[in-house]
Amino acid sequence: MNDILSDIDDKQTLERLYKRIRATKINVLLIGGTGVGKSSTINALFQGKGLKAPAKVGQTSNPETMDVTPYDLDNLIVWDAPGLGDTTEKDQVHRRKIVETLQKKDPHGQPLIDLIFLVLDASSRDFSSAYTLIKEVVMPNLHKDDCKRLLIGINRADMALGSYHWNKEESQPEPKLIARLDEQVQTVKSRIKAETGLDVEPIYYAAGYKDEQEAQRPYNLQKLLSFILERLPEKKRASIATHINQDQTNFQSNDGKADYSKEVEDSIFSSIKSYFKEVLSEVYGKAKEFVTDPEVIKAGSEALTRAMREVFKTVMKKGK
Ligand SMILES: Nc1nc2c(ncn2[C@@H]2O[C@H](COP(=O)(O)OP(=O)(O)OP(=O)(O)O)[C@@H](O)[C@H]2O)c(=O)[nH]1
Ligand SMILES: [Mg+2]
Repeated sequence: MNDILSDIDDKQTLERLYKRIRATKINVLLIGGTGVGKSSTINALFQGKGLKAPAKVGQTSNPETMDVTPYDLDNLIVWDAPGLGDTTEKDQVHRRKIVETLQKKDPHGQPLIDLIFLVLDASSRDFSSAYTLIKEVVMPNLHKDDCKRLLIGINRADMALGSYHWNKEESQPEPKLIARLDEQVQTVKSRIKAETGLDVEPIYYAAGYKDEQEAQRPYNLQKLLSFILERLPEKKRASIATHINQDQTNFQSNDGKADYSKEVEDSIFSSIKSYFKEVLSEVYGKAKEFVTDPEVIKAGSEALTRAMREVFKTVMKKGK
């Protein structure tokens, strides 16, 4: 018995676990107007190993995303919807394509899309097309208890006051800009509540940009990551961890209202725990019932903690 329990970090058990984490698929649907920064957001947050689609989300040979294109970053699949708001006819086609994607089912008959990420542009004066999109396209295809699957991000936080009151060096908004952004969050929240009855918690952030002349580091990206994880089923969080962008500078500047990197780590750790539970109950399920010796139990739980830390380290470093 002692052998069985102290063998928790046995190679085979760990292999089984990694395999399971890698096999878990996450599907994210990105929606929002043209040029709000949908592709930039995903590229700032994630990086893919073994990309099967164009190198980066949104960088197709045609600069405008015309279809709901799945970008397969191994087990994270980002469905990049075309930006709405060009012409009415085009919008009708786009809406239909978004509905089709929302209605897709996974092999277990569950909705394929785990997270619907609506991106808004903080420099925009009017979000009414986004409210319509939620009301007419998203809501009718969402179960009542599924509203957690909708995340609303207000991007380009640096531009909400036309680039004023933004500290470029620190990549931080100054008080006047914070006030404006907080006000936007409240407006979006109450409009959505009024129009759809949904309680949402919008988040403002900046995906940042880089071109030949200039670069702007992202803002609130770690917070955004913690919001995303919170909205994913527990089992799926460990899988997303293997795709987190390794460029740490992307995650450094946040609003400081919470320790978001700890939130992210805790969330991933608890996800790994649930994989362990599953694998161990399969491997040792029967044997465990006979364990009563406190020494053996202690040895087992220490081995388990060690193994979980090992998996955590590996997962955070881009998987195995
Ligand atoms: N100032 C600023 N610009 C940004 C930010 N995020 C993205 N951008 C810029 O906004 C422009 C549009 O970004 P994309 O990521 O291509 O937007 P999109 O929503 O994918 O666009 P479509 O796919 O064409 O609908 C690019 O020039 C980005 O560099 C940001 O946080 N701040
Ligand atoms: Mg795009």
